[in-house]
Amino acid sequence: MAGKVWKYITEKLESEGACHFTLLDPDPLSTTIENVLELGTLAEKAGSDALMIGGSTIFGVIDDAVSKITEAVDIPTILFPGNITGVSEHADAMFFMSLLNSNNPYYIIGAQALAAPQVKRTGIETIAMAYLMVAPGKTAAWVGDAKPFLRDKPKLPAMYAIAAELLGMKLVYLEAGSGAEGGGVPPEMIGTVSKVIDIPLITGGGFNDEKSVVTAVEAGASIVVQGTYIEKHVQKDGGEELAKIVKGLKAAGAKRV
Ligand code: 1GP
Repeated sequence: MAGKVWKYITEKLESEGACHFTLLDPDPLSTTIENVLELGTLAEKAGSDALMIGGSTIFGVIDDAVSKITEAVDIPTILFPGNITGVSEHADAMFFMSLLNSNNPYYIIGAQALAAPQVKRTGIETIAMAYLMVAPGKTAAWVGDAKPFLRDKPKLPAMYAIAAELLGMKLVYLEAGSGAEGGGVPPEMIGTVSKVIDIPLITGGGFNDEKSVVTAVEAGASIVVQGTYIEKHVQKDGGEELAKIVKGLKAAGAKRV
C-alpha cells in the first residue's frame, strides 16, 4: 500500500503539476536546531510543499532536529540521507536512495543494506529514489565517489533514469550538488530525462532564483529542491521572495495539469 507521504506527493503533482521542496541540513557543526526550525517554518509559510532533511556531511546526531522540525510543521518531512548517519525514525518518510552513478558500491547498495534492518524496524515510510549526480556535483559527488554526468550529455542520465524506473524506483533525482554554480541542472538535460521516464523527476543543486526554478519545471521537472537559497534569504525577508518563487513554480506546473 502506498504510504501517506507518497500519496501526498502524487496527489499534489496530479492537481498542481509541480512541487517545491526545501532542503534543510541540520548538521550541528554549521547550524543550530533553532535556526533550522526557523528556516523550515518560514519555508512552509512561503508555500513549500515538503521539507527534506539531510546532508553529505553530518557531524553528530540529527534525531533531535528531525523530531523538532517534524513537530513544528504540517507539511511532510522527508529524510534525504547521504549515509547511514542520516537515518532517523522521527521524519514522516525517507527517500531510500541509491547513487546509481557512483564508482563505489557502498553508495549504490552498501550503506542501504547496513541501514535497512533499522529502517524496516522503525516502520518509517520509504520512497525508493534514484540519485543521479550531474557535474559539478560539489560535496555530494566527492563524498559519494560519483562519476558526475557531463552537463552537455543528457543521454547518459536518461539511460540511468530508465533503468531506475525499470528497477521499480519511484523517483529520479538529478542533482548538480548543493551550491552548484550555473543555475542548476541544464534544462536540456531535464527535458531529455523527463521525456523518457514515466516517474516524476526531482532536481536540485544551484536553483537560486525564480527564473531557474520555473525553467526547470517548464523543461519537465516535477519537483524542484532549494536549500542554499533558503539558508541565505528567507530569514532576511520573512520568506516573501520564496513565496514568489513558489508561486512562479506553481504557475508553470498548472500549465502541465
Ligand atoms: C542539494 O539539491 C539540493 O542536495 C539543494 O541544492 O543547496 O544548491 O539549493 P542547493
